Amino acid sequence: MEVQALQQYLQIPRKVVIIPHVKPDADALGSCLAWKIYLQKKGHIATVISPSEYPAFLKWMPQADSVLDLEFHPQTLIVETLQQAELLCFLDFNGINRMEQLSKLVSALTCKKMVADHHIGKEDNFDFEFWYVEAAATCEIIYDLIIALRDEHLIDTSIGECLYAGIMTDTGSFKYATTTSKIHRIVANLIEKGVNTEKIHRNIFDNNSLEKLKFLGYALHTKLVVNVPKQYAYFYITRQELLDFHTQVGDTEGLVNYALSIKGVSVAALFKEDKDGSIKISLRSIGDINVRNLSAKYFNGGGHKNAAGGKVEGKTLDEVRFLFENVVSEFVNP
Ligand SMILES: [Mn+2]
Repeated sequence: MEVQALQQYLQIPRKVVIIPHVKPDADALGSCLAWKIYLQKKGHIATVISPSEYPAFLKWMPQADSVLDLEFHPQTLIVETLQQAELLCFLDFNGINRMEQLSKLVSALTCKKMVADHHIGKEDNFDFEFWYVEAAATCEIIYDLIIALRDEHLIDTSIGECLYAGIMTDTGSFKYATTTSKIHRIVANLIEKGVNTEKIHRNIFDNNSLEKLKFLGYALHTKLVVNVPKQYAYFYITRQELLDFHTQVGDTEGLVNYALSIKGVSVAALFKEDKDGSIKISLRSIGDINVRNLSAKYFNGGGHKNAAGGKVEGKTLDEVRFLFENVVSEFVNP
């Protein structure tokens, strides 16, 4: 890892703003908070600004309550913090125009910029780039970065908990093919630094609201389409259903994995109507089936080979799911 330039830049105290992707997950928020805590230990002033709200099951993360969220904090405070920043760090995504409302506030800034990310298809150039598509998680990259900066001794329980959460969730609890022996070594090291893995697993996965479970039951019973001969399964969820079940941010997270867990299914999807009427798509696959390419071709999206997302405007939920039904075989049997 090439860190000299960054190391040089961080030799004097800097004002740093760290930004996760929209609707941050455990890897996005965990990498931001770990990097923030590390920079603070080095004498910098670091602030995490999120383009949107993060899910309630991440509120336990060290310093999560310090995150400025564009949906809920005064825009004047966020603009002021951004204008004072000397370094902007983009974590777990790689395109400056992918931050919804925050993109407008950031694109005019001329300060130094850094990226740390593992998603395919980097869209911008940055002064400091830590972009590794083979990494299992951005938290793995932040771990490697701190090691490369020769500061392993600064990784404490707080930083370790944030990094562990991102690695655990982005590897599907250590089951995806990205779970290398190196990942297990990193995690072993984090455990030795005091990370309580059982507590983190319970905080993230055993923290369901009754509404979320009832919604899951409804979705499994009524909103799941399965076609085993064509190897696909998907959920389709309307805005009204999300409102009727009082779902919270993050409550549909993981739903797509139930579709993928069905015997004989190799591609799974979740189609969901968003606030603005657009259709959000989550895709999962196993083996060589490339849902990143599927999403890029039909759903304006991207991501990884086996986990991708997309968004379609100007089409109905039914139009989008029927499109999926018609084109999915291109990718199942290319
Ligand atoms: Mn990630």
